[in-house]
Amino acid sequence: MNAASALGSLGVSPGARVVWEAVSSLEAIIVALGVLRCGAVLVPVAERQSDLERLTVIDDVDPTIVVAERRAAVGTVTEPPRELLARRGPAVELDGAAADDVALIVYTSGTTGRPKGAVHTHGSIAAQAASLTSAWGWTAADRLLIALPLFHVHGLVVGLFTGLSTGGAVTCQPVFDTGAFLDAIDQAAATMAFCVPTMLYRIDAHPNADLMASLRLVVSGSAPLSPRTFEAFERRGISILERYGMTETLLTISNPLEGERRPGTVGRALPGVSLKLPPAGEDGELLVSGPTLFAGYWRRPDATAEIMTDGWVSTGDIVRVDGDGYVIICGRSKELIISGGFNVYPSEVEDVLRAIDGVDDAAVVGAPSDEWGEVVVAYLVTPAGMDVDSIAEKCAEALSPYKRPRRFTEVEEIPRNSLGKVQRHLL
Ligand code: MCA
Ligand code: AMP
Repeated sequence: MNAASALGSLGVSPGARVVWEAVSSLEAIIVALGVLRCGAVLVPVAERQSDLERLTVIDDVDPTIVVAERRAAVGTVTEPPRELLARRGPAVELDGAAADDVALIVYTSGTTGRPKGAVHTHGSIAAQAASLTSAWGWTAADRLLIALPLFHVHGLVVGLFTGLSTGGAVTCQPVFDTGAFLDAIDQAAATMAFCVPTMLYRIDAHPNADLMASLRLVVSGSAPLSPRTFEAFERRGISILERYGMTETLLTISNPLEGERRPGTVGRALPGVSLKLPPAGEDGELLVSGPTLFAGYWRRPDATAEIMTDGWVSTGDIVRVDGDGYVIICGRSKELIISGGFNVYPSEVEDVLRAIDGVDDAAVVGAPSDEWGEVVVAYLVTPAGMDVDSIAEKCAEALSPYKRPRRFTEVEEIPRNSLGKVQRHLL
């Protein structure tokens, strides 16, 4: 029995949501593809999320079943089964699924309120596969290596789904271990690797970093790549291709495959994407439109309307364009910390901190870090004294490890403006 039929026999019908614990094992990936194949909706959650975070997703999405894996992932390297490799051709061929059918809901915390599910259709996923295979010359001969988590679109859609759609191989390592990643380049005969900047920073410091030079393409994204890391790889003969995206839009901007890859920029629009950019020499918010955009937030038309108007998504990223049309991400209008490529919304962490007994007020900010880009640090008003261990324990119960503050500082008050909004730049 194939995975789609097995899911059907468990009552999973087209449109039903399947909460899937995103594990980088062959078995888990077969289940995920089975969900898509039978017309159901894949909703990834991760073991690294807190129970509270996963329960919030389950509560919101109302699944028919939850598929979870409690044992350690088998081996360090998995490959798609032969049947998948044989399914060459565009990703759209998912046994009759219509482009508008919902395929995937990925939860994102957002700047306010409870986490929201970004809904992607078979059409938006297929459009992403089409734009990336065309822009990056990705073919069935390619063998992609990733150690990205599969509960975000970077690992799942950009890496796994697009890779399988080409008919090429995808090697998914369950955790990122720098040495094991470098070893896998040879073991898996990899031709491409997708990383977040923290991984490239660690690779650069590894004695075997030159093994990356055998790859035809090394792509960085999810957070700004420091020009210093870009240049360190250039010296090894590796020109990292930096690209830009967002859960709600998938990838929309990329440096070129042929031509100059510019450090500090994310390149130009991918095929099929339209951008609204500020006039030359000015900074302004980036708006994007195109076939890879999401269909809205799950059962949250209010939240959808806040970010999407007439087919344009307001990214909350502030950009500038250089003389040759390369886009530079120069800031964010949304309150967001990006740590190791993971998004942390300050309000979510502050809500947890303020609910702790003895914490009268709290604010979190991102402190610069060479390795992580930013790390989360907290400022607390604790008139009776700060019990760091107990506060850290409460954070651990409610928040994924990457959202937990690394440092706590006691302050007399949190600076706020006249509207009561935290003035983070003063902290
Ligand atoms: C792990 N820790 C973190 C992070 N990751 N802390 C802050 N920020 C993080 N990102 C915690 C661990 O739980 C641990 O905590 C401590 O830091 C050290 O762990 P370590 O073993 O060194 O870290 P790691 O497990 O090796 O993780 C580093 C990582 C990981 C591999 C870079 O952060 C990662 O997989 N990042 C990828 C994120 C990603 O895929 N984002 C895509 C979303 P303790 O000491 O307490 O145990 S963005 C997206 O999808 C858009 C479309 C896009 O553009 O791509
Ligand atoms: P997410 O909501 O997890 O999909 O994260 C999307 C955000 O990641 C974007 O809005 C950007 O702020 C950020 N991002 C993604 N790629 C890059 C990049 N190459 N450079 C800077 N920021 C990026």
